Amino acid sequence: MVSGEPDQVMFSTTGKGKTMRQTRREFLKTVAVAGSSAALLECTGLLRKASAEDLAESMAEVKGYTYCDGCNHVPMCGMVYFRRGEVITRLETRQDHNYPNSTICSKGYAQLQEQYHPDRLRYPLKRTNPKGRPAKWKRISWDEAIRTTAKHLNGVKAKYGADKVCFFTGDPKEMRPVLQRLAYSFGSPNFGSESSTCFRSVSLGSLLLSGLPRPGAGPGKETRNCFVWGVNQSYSMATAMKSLLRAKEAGVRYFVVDPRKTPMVRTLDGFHLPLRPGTDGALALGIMNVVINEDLYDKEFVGKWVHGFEELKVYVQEFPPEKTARITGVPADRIREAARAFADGPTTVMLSASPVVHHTNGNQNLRAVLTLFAITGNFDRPGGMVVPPPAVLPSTTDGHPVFCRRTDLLPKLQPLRADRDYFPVWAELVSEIQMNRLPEYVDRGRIKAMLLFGGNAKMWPQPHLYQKALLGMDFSAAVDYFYRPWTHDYVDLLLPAATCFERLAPAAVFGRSVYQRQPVKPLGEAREDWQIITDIGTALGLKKEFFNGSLEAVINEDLKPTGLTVEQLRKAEGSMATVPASGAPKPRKYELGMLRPDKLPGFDTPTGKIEVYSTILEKHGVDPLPTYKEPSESLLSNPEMAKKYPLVFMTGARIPFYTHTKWRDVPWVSEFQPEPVVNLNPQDAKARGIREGDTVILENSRGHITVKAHLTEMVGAGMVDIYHGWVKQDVNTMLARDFDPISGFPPYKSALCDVKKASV
Ligand SMILES: Nc1nc2c(c(=O)[nH]1)N[C@H]1C(S)=C(S)[C@@H](COP(=O)(O)OP(=O)(O)OC[C@H]3O[C@@H](n4cnc5c(=O)[nH]c(N)nc54)[C@H](O)[C@@H]3O)O[C@H]1N2
Ligand SMILES: Nc1nc2c(c(=O)[nH]1)N[C@H]1C(S)=C(S)[C@@H](COP(=O)(O)OP(=O)(O)OC[C@H]3O[C@@H](n4cnc5c(=O)[nH]c(N)nc54)[C@H](O)[C@@H]3O)O[C@H]1N2
Ligand SMILES: [Mo]
Repeated sequence: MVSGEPDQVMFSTTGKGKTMRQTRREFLKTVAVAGSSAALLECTGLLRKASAEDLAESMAEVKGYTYCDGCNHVPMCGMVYFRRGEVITRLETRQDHNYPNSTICSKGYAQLQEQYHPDRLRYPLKRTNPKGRPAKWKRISWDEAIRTTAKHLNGVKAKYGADKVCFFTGDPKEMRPVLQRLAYSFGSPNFGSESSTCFRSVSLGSLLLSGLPRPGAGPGKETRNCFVWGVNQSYSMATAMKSLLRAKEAGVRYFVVDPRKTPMVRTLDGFHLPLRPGTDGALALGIMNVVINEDLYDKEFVGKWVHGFEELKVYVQEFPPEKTARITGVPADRIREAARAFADGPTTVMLSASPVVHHTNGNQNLRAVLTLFAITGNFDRPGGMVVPPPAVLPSTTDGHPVFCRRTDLLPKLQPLRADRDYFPVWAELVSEIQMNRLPEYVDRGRIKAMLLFGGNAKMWPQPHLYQKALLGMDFSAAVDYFYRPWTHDYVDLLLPAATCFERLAPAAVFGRSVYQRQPVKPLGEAREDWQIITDIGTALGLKKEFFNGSLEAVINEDLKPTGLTVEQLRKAEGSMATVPASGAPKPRKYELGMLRPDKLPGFDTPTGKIEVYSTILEKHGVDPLPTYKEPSESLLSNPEMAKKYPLVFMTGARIPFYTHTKWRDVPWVSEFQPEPVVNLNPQDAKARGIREGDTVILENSRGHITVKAHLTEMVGAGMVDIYHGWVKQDVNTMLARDFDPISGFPPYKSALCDVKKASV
């Protein structure tokens, strides 16, 4: 299933980009390496059926279970696989998983082409030439790889201190708990991840406001209105769409806050609030202006549970609908209509994982959005933003399942954090460090060595600075499925990770149900991330923490709060077990003392209330109210620059076929969009003489790239929309390292640019 925009799919298939195609011979070679004479078969359609049947006849098909990591482990869609010997031949959706009655997406079905891709890393590699040049690799043993890594990390620890080692994961998430355990038990607080650009700013904003790390929820039984605020699940989490459509049939009204007319507007019949990127704060304040002035807020809730409402009430007067319309581009009557939804029953919000916070003003914008739902009494109200009941695995205060992270060791290590003076609000509330100033940390001697699990130097604006940072380290090792030159040309060792079909850890937990994978034998010597970390920990001398290298023992430690073990899950039907809840879910947990560690009623904030006026921000000298400032590069804040670059440069809105830098070399998905495409509103294209499929130059004050144009009404006038993660045409070379002072997030979605037809 491809949940893409139909015209985009049509365009892409006419593109002339170079796509890797695996020949039949290469494919057979891969299968042979995988250790099976038979199989491969239906999964790629690259073999003729007759030969597949001949080959497979001798081996029975066996069923097994895993969950997908095509989107780097969220949403963890359940999969049934069928294997012959150790080779997986086909996939189906697992129905008794997190999204029942759904189906895996295009990437999910293409997983086997990634799994058996001829370029998959199979052996540990050590470079034989200097870093910073195209790598020359030499195969080494695992024993040497682990010993070398441990020697260098312990060397840095002895010479400079344990905190000089940084433990990093890119978007892949499954290895985080155990890597965090390694960092803290080694003595370094400097564990960080891609969350420095992703969901963590949303959870930071929410922690500041309410002490709750995970705001928002999909519509429930009692929900009347649901705001879809800067999220496009039809592309970014297609498996969730069915339940949203069901809720629509049950009468839920959707409001879609998005600069683009996405399928969330079209399929959910959403009331569209098409704002200029980076103006969410102004829009939320404009809606609150109407809500407060028309008495649509929840007086009782505000009186009892909100700190700073009077200040807010004064401040929102600066945002009457007409003025808000001029800032945001959303017509004033739409702002009023959205506000009046709050008069009509429980309202919830599905909040962006990242676009709202991908701006220099992102965290304040986010807090303004959440404030709207707080003052209207929708926090933990049935049908509103329901706080989920305690999960099987308890959470840390910033919202991660505890697993085996050893966050108990962190308070002592806090003063050694590399980010402490750069991003003090983040450093106070978020356990992982803010990674975006890695080049500065290296320049200042705060980081000397690094382990990267699925790291990508092109994740950040000005990627060359992150490559230089890697180059400047005494030692670095990366673990990945593939050799990615733009990152791995800057590291010393490259180690092969086992995929989601080949690994056991970690268990997936949804509500009260725990799922364990049933792995097949990895390709070559690929090893699962948890095992690699366990091995490194043991070699570093942390034998007790890492159970002398026993992966199962580490997983059992992780599973402890569930009362389950690897062995029990292995024996359970479908490797799944459900842990009964101790009682029925309860609404308004703040009244019952269920949201604070001291069990007193209220919220887990310094005042015990929803802090519309944040005492933590005040302490750090930041605006305590969710005030609105223009993005630092915008049509209104840089009118001079806007004359030359009048289009808003919105990068990285998700498309169904790719995950960041992944999937470009997997034919089944890359055929949909073989080369980078900039989406333009037909009106903007016409003004520039650009037609469908033209080669165009996208430029701004920091650089330019050459891409193909696609004209679509999905994109509002005055902006461009282009996906990131292309190696050559990398939008991140055109973005600024101008970070949000609260969260440290970069402005991926509100720079300025222009587009012109390339002369041919
Ligand atoms: N311009 C722009 N830039 C952006 C964004 C944007 O919207 N616009 N979005 C930002 C966001 S929200 C995010 S999350 C980041 C993306 O974060 P990135 O870390 O850039 O994500 P990927 O490129 O998908 O993955 C990085 C690497 O992980 C490897 N990998 C995948 N799974 C595993 C695994 O299980 N184990 C190991 N060892 N390796 C694995 C992949 O092969 C890949 O090389 O990008 C950020 N950058
Ligand atoms: N297929 C696929 N799925 C993915 C990923 C992937 O790379 N590919 N990445 C995963 C990751 S790491 C993440 S973080 C999530 C992100 O997934 P989502 O949270 O859905 O984010 P996006 O798709 O980037 O953007 C959602 C919508 O926000 C709009 N938008 C852009 N700027 C603004 C703004 O300033 N304000 C508002 N209100 N809206 C804005 C865009 O037009 C877009 O339609 O997706 C995850 N799922
Ligand atoms: Mo993300």
